[in-house]
Amino acid sequence: MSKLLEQVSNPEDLKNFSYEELNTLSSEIRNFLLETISETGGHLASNLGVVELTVALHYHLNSPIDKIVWDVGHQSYTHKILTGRKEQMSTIRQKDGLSGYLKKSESDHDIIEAGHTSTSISSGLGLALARDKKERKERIYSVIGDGALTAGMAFEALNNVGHLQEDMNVVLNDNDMSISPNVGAISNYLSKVRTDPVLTKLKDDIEFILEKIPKIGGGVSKSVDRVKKGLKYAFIIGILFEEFGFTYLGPIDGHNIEDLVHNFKKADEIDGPVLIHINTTKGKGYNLAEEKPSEYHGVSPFDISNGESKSCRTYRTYSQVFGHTAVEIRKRLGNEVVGITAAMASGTGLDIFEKEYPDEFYDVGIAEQHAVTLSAGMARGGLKPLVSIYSTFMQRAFDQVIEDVALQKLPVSLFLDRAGLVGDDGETHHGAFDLTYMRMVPNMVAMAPRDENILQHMIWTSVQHPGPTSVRYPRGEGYGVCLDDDLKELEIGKAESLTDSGDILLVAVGSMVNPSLRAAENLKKMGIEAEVIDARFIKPLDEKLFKEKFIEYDKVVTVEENVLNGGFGSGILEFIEKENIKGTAVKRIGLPDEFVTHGTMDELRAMYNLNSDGITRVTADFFKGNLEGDLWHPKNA
Ligand SMILES: Cc1ncc(C[n+]2csc(CCOP(=O)(O)OP(=O)(O)O)c2C)c(N)n1
Repeated sequence: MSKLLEQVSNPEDLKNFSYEELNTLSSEIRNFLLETISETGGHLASNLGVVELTVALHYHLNSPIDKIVWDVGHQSYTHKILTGRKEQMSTIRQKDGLSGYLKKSESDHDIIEAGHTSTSISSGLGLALARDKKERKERIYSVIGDGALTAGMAFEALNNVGHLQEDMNVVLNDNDMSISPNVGAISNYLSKVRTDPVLTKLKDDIEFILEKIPKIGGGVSKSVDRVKKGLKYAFIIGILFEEFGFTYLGPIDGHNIEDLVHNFKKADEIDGPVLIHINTTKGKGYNLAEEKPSEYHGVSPFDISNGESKSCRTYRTYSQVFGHTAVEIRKRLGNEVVGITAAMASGTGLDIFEKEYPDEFYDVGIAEQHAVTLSAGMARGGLKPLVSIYSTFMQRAFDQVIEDVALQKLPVSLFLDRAGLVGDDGETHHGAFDLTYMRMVPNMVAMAPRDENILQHMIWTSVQHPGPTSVRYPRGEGYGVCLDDDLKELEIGKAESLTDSGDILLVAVGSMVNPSLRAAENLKKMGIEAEVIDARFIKPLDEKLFKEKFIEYDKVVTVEENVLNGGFGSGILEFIEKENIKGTAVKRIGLPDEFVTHGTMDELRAMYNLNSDGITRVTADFFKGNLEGDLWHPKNA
């Protein structure tokens, strides 16, 4: 570890450093981040971009009394390093190691836990109001990215802060990038402010003159303040934010610590909300990441010298299957097929579609709610929207799924990527709830493929269906199965039995079908014959097949990578109750009623019996009578 970094274990250690030393420290942190993340994987480019910002914030503020509220928290690695977690950085995103986001249990300096974007202004406002009611003296600094500023929620917060005129500061970290290049009118506006040389020169001159106007008392007098505001209006700097009721400072070089601190001091002197607009370079200091910030937003372990991934990728990912199938469908059906993403083009594989069909591709920014309602409008107008959103982020658009899509029976195809456990991103990112929230919605058809080949057929099936559909599939690599050349339309609500009849029935859904098949092989060796059914559809259920099977078997195990509450197994129990099927005991395997930590997907699946060993163990115990099931009706009732 480098010289200055060795001396820092909490923010207090920065206070006596000169600006030159803070700059040297920032370079040392940058090297440390690069060395660590190239081994562990994680969010590289965003973290390299905010090193100076984080150093400046901790130098200027007195955290945790003063509150730094990070948005998402994916860019908090330098913050972790400066707040006593330097030695544990090599454990980041691993089970029992540091989280890749903020965690109150890790440090008092982690004020708010997030994971989904665009919450930091709302949280900061809440903290500011609480501070005032409790009569504490705290400075509140919310940090938000230009990508996160595309979400409606950020604007709801700006609107409310401006109205309340709370004393808080918002640092807009503008790097011109979301995960992919940022999109939309706000982004265009910011780049105009950032890059217009005339504006910037004028602004510098005005700032110079304004600096010369003497301060009256502790702050700036009201009339001087009005003149300042008037001048700024005349030159349109940050007018958008001024209209929201903020004082705008910027744009500032976000890699210049002295400038940052100077502006933080200025902001502290101004009453009411201040927006400090800073420009940073995503991936700063590592050429490959600066050139391709999207590719280096989140990385698996890589070789620093050439950026090549160290992990082997022999199989195609589910997201890639989605992207290629979307292209194929567009080829077949023409330009009525459109692809919609909420700032996740590469993550969802929709960038593959974008490359082939840019005119039919829409990245709406981090605006999941808008993405869903926009698609509803498109479907109403006769288009065929394919909307791909991670399962966890679709939670934001739940109301839109119900009101704007399902209620009107509109043929919108929703694709839930990263459904089930996602591994190292942890609590905020697991797609643990979508089977529950999709199966409760009237008119919705909900499916989950057991492998990549079935996924492509389900995508095609969803496009053929005249109403709303959702398809959920896991993060990452598939099984490497061969994809059929042609796309098949599956019969809606038809399950598939994959083995012969036996002593006990295993009904699995999506990612749990293959582990259940392997469990059946293990059980066979133990003398227990298990039949495995791939449910395929969570809704509607294959009522005919399940009725026959539940009469045939008196023990049924359901397996799903979703919370048990209201999930697939609950649907099976409800079906048994509805049909009044007697004497069938059900054991459900799935996620418990708690937020699941981070770790590898294998580790986490093992924790909840969501692998072949776990399914084998639970099924064998249940079969032998060692485990109570959810006995809907006692046998002799
Ligand atoms: C609601 C929601 N949608 C999507 C994401 C995925 N996501 C994580 S970071 C990010 C980009 C954020 O861009 P910006 O705020 O500019 O921060 P940067 O990484 O560029 O510093 C996205 C889209 C998320 N975390 N939450």
